[in-house]
Amino acid sequence: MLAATMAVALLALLAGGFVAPSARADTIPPPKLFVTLEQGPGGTSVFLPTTITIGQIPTVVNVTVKNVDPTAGMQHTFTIRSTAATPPTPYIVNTGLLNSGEQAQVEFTVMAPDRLVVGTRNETVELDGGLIKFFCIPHESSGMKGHVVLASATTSTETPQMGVFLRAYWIGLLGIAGTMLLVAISYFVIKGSSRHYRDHREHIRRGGP
Ligand SMILES: [Cu+2]
Repeated sequence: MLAATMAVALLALLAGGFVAPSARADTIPPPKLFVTLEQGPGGTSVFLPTTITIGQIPTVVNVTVKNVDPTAGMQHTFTIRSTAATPPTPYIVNTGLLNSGEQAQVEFTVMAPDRLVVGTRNETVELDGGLIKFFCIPHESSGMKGHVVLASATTSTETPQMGVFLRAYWIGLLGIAGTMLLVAISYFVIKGSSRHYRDHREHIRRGGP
């Protein structure tokens, strides 16, 4: 009975120890990625590059957009469309119109493969081929667009670190439970094979309880 109580206490202690670090890990701020995109290089209505590759979710993405279009008066934007039911504005990310030679900076956090956080806004966004789509408002119809790509092709909306920590937690608990089960089995096997308990009369004769 004492052994069982101690085992339970030990298990509770270890479980507590496993929970605490994972709770702290959740508060680690996401990494920040700085990227620079050109608009209209060589007078063509395209982004260069056309993909923003992030290593994990969540990631804070800071984009510097430069309109390098040599065509006088050619305006471009860097825009991401919200698909929320009633968004405050249709675009959750938007530089507004940039004239040739101008640049702007926008920042957003990729929270899920289809969700961004910008300030107090947390909304689903337009996808293109399953990827977050950014585009230029005046040239969307002529195909001036690009994508935010997750380097590791994860389809789960659960954050990767969370999965790893939960798995490690359960593997740890199962390991402890397995070890204690083996100890209990060993205890009964040794007890059962002990001569003292096989021959009780001899045990009493020797003055045992
Ligand atoms: Cu454009």
